[in-house]
This record gives sequence, structure tokens and C-alpha cells, in this order.
Amino acid sequence: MTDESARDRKDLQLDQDRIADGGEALTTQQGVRVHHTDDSLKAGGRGPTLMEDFHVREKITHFDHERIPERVVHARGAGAYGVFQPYDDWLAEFTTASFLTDPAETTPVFVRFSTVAGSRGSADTPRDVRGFAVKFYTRAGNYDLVGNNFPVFFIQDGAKFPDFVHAVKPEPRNEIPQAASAHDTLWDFVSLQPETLHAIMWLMSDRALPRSYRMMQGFGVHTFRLVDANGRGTFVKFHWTPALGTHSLVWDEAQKVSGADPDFNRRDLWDAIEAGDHAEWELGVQLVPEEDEFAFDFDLLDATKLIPEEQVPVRPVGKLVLNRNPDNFFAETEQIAFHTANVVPGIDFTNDPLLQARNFSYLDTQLIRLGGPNFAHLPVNRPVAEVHNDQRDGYGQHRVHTSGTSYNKNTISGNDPAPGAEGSYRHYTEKVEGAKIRERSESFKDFYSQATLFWNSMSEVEAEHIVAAFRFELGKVTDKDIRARVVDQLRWIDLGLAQRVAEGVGVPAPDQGADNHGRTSPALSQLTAPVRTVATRKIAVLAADGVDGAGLTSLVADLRRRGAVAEVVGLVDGAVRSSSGEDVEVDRALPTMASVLYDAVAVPGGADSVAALGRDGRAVHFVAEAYKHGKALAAFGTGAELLETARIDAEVAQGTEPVEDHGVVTTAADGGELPDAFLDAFADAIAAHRAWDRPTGGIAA
Ligand code: HDD
Repeated sequence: MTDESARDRKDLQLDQDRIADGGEALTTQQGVRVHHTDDSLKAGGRGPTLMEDFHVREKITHFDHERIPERVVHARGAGAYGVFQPYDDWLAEFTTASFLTDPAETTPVFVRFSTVAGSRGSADTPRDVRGFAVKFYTRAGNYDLVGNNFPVFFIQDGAKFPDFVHAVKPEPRNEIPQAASAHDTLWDFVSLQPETLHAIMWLMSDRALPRSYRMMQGFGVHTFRLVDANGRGTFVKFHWTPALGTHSLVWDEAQKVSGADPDFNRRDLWDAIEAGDHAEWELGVQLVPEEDEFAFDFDLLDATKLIPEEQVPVRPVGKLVLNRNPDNFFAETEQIAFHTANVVPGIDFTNDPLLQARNFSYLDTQLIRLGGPNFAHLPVNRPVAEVHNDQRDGYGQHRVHTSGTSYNKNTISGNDPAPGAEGSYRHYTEKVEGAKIRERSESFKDFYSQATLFWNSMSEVEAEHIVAAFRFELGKVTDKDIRARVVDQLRWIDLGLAQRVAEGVGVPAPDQGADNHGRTSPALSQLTAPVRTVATRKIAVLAADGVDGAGLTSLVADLRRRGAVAEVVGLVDGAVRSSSGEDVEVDRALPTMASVLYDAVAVPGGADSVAALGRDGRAVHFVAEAYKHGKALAAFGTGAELLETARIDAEVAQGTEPVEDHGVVTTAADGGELPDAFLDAFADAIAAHRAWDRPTGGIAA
């Protein structure tokens, strides 16, 4: 964004810290110009290095200290800046937080997405929860909504968080496996801790394999509290709904993406924003009046439960748009420090014991990760609201306080800064009574009903994926007793589920289980109301010398006009010579790419091109694999012959009239403009995300 007027307050504030280094002289940290940085100062060309070489010593010392501890969870992430704006003021009846209620107010944000279990250098696409952490730089101070892409969590009390994380992280003896839950310790924990089961169902579902950070929902998870001007509270659950719909990879694909592009989700976010395809979500809320606190068959304070949307609808509040990539990964994405206790007036906590523990943990973790109490001075963490207090000193103190006092009250400095100004944060007044006791509330003890609700709400395809995921995960567990204990737990969710899993992992299938309550919540399925759009979807157009250039150009232009990203993939880089003798530029060379990095594949006609692709095992595999993963395929002219070479069992068009068969779209037309009906049918197949009902061998899930 070059237009000054379009730059938000946070962006302008960051100008103070941006260093461009354009055409400048190289200096030491002290600003002394350096003459030569390739050789150390030595006693003779072949002699020992001298202590007085302050430049090289400083350079190496700084390098030695470059790393900071990675986040203990959510170490792997990607972030971007953006803006939030409410649609209207309806929520003002419930909260004084104007950034949620004043449609004239735009609030700068930074959002960091993450995986949970893997280290900083791990791949983007393991089976895992995704973090969805939003820092709102509001005029009333920073508000952090530190959520996930699942609406429920694995445990109910923060006291269990270290146990849970130790169980899911790599095994302590050998640090294997990296970024994977498919190992003994996690499933041992799950089998002994049934409160995990609802979130485990989400983890085994497609939700754990998002196609893109831009195509996943986000949830605040806990029940929070909105507070109005009179101090009245209302329970609230926060939801983020992506404009592009919620879509996932299939498991076989996700594993291959880990090798083909470990930065798949990072790159997707970065590239989309660079291309001006801003990522968008709608913020919605579920509100529950305080008098209805006990109106549910679960406890609102239990973070392993969701409020079914059919019971309490999600009401739209405003729009989040991510529109600017960070300038520096370390300075911004790595150093950003989220904290659930960063709240602003109008938003407060509840007594959810998971949230209460988080309100301790996040500040504590930043102290070690960012090396002391002054991390709020780091550019990405600094509020745009003014900061004045009597907190002083500490490592990395950036401020030069000029006041003669650093205590309150004082007379010497006119009692500045003074508490109690208008707009001060006031904690919600809540009457609390109870015996001091270490126990789990009885109201938290139904561990299965909502896991069953989730299972019942899945489409057949989604349910199959869940069974396959359990079989994979438990199949990696070496201790058969653990496998059996997990299956034993699953029968309290659904007997059929337990039996199907048991069959795949070599443990006895149970013959008794809970009576399934039969309830569903259609909103929990990703497939009930998918958003259909080709916007930003990636399509590979395979081409070799002799390609039908006019047809290829017409297809690529059509896809780009619809907002998709179409790339010409050649056997080698450079250009391909079309059948009519023109050069068509290649965007990617086949050996550098894989079908798993695309949403769809098209094969243009041109006899020589199709024959050359058919002789190349990688090209044939590319097409066959895309088919196996349920992706849209298109071929025109002789292009359909490559589908046959790849043994794709689909009906193909014999004439120019297009034929669509389970997401495979063909026409015999070639040269010049392609029929609109063919282009429309291909776009529809891409927008459907996957053709789940392919006949041959099903989808490789
Ligand atoms: Fe957490 C990071 C989300 C429970 C302790 N958490 C972290 C991040 C996200 C979440 C998105 C990454 C933030 C970033 O991008 O920097 N965590 C959640 C959600 C939870 C949850 C949605 C349950 C509803 N977390 C949770 C508990 C505890 C923690 C119960 C401790 C008692 N979480 C942490 C942490 C981390 C963290 C150790 C690691 C790095 C950091 O905070 O900044 O404090």
C-alpha cells in the first residue's frame, strides 16, 4: 500500500522502526563504517586472528545469539497484517468495545496462523489443530483473540495442559515423530482422558488438514463475556467464517505436500496477499443471556463443548481482511506475543478453568521467549493506544522516561499518569462463593454426547475420512493395549465407529456401546453448505511442444478472468512451441511441482504435446494423482488421450458438446475459442472443491 491515506495507524507507527538499508555504508552496531568484512584481522596473511578485531567479533557474537526459544506449542506459523471493521452497531447493546460496534472505526490487526505440535521448522500440513490468533490494535488498547480452527479443546482444565502437550509432542526418548499425533504417548493419554474425545474427533476429521489458512474457520473456543455500559454481562462465543469457504486436503495429499512444499500454507497466504487476493473472514457471535447460563445440557464453562449453531445462531458482526505481508518474519511473526488476558473494556472472561490457566500462561511464556518484561515495546506488540505507567527498567527497556517519579500516587509529577480516566477497564462484577477445592465440576463430566453429535453430523465421505484417520493413527501405535483402550472409548461415541476402527487396527471389535442419541448439527459438516468459488484456486495446465496454443491461451485467460491462478506447467522450463509455431511461456517446470500443489489440472490438445506428456511418467502420474485426490480435471481436443494413458475411468466427449463425469470435463473441440459450456463446467468442478464420488478406487484419503 503506497497511498498514505490508505495506510492504517499500525502501519504508520511501524515506520519508526523500519530500516531500509538502501545504498547505505556497512557499519558496526556502533555506527562505525566497516572497511572490509570478508577476512578477519590477522597477524600476517597466514597468521592467527587478533582479539582487537572488534568488527568480526561483534559480527560472530551477534550471530551466536540470533535464536530465541521457539514457542512451546504453535512454534510453526505464518502471519499477516490487516484490518477489522464492524458492519453496523447492533452489538452496542451488549458491549462497550467500540471496535466491535462502530462501523466507522477500522482497527488494524495482526493475525498469526500456526500448527500446534511441530517445531518451528516443521511442515505446514500435518494432521493437527491450527492456531488462529488475532491481535486487534484498538484505540482502547490491544485485544487478543487467541483461537483455533476447532471450536473445542482437548482438555477442560489448564492444569492438564502440560500433560496433554507432553503426550502429543514427539516421544521424549528420541524426539520422534516430528509434528505428528500418530504415536503411543498421545493415544495412551487419550485412552485415559476421555474429555479429549470430542476434540480428537475434530482432529481425526478433515478439519485438521486445511487446504489453506484462508479456507478455515476460526473460533475463540471459550465462552467469553461481553459487558455493556451498565456492567451487564452476556456470554459470547466468537466465530470466524472464511469468505472462500472451509476446505480441506485429503490425508494422502497432505502427507505428500509435506515433501513437495513444506511451506504450503505459509506460501499460500503470502502469495495470495502479494497478488492482492486479500484473505477475508466474517466475525460472528453466539450470544447467551446470563439468565440462560444453565439452559444447556452441558456447561458453558467447559471448553470441550460447543453451542450448536442450530440452537444459538451465529450473528454477523464485521469483516476481517488480511492485506499486508510482514516486512520481516522474525521481527513480526516470530516476536508477536499474544495473551488471552489482553482485553479491552467491554470484553471480559468467564470462570472457564482452561481460560483462567491461559490467562497465567501466555504472559509467563513471553517472559522466557522474549527475554524479559519489555516485550510490549517490540514494534509488532506495541499498541497504537498511548501507553503511560510507572513500570520501569528491565532487559531491553526501550523507553526513556523523563518523569521524576515512577510511583503512584505522587505530588512531584502532578500524580501523572493517573488511574481512573474515562474509558478505564473495569472488571465485570461477579459474585463468587465456594469452598476451596481441587475437583472437576460434575457439570463437566459428559465426555461423549458432543463427540457423538459431531460424528452424526458428518457426511458419508467425512465419516470415512475419520475412520481412515483413526486407523492410520492407531496403526502407528506400537502398544496394542493402547489401541484397544482407544477403541473401547470410541464405543461410547458410536458403536459402529468403534467397530470400523477396530477392524482396521487388529484389535477385537466391541459388540456393545452407548445408544447413539441420534442428534445432528448440520453446521458441523464442511460439506453441507460449501462456498463455491474458483477465486484463488490453483490450476496446472500441462503442455509440451506441439500444444494447441490457441486453446491453451483461451483456457488460461478464462480461468484468470474468473479469479483463479492458472499456471502453464511444462516438461522443462522456458517456453513450449505451439502447433502453430508460437512460443507459449512456461510458468513452472514439471520436476519442480507436483499435482498435490494444485486444485485442478487441465490438459490442452495438440497431438505432439499429448504424446510427449504421455511418454513422461511424471506427467502421467500428475494427472492420475489429481484424479485420485478428487480434483477437477479438464481436457480438450486430443488432451483426453492423456487421461486414458493415466487410466482415468471417465466418460469423455466425442464431439464439441462438453461431457462432465465426476469432475472430469472434456470436449473434443480444439483450436481457437473453447466452448463456454466447457469452460463453465470446468469452473463449476473446481468450485466444488472435490468430486467425492469417483467410481474407481475412491479417493485416496
Ligand atoms: Fe495456547 C500459544 C491457542 C490452550 C498455553 N495457544 C497459543 C497460540 C494459539 C493458542 C493460537 C499461538 C499464538 C501465536 O501465534 O503466537 N491455546 C489456544 C487455544 C486454547 C489454548 C485456542 C484452548 C482453548 N494454551 C492453552 C492452555 C495453555 C496454553 C490451556 C496453558 C495452560 N499457548 C500456551 C502458551 C503459548 C500458546 C504456552 C505458546 C507460545 C505462546 O503461548 O505465546 O502460553
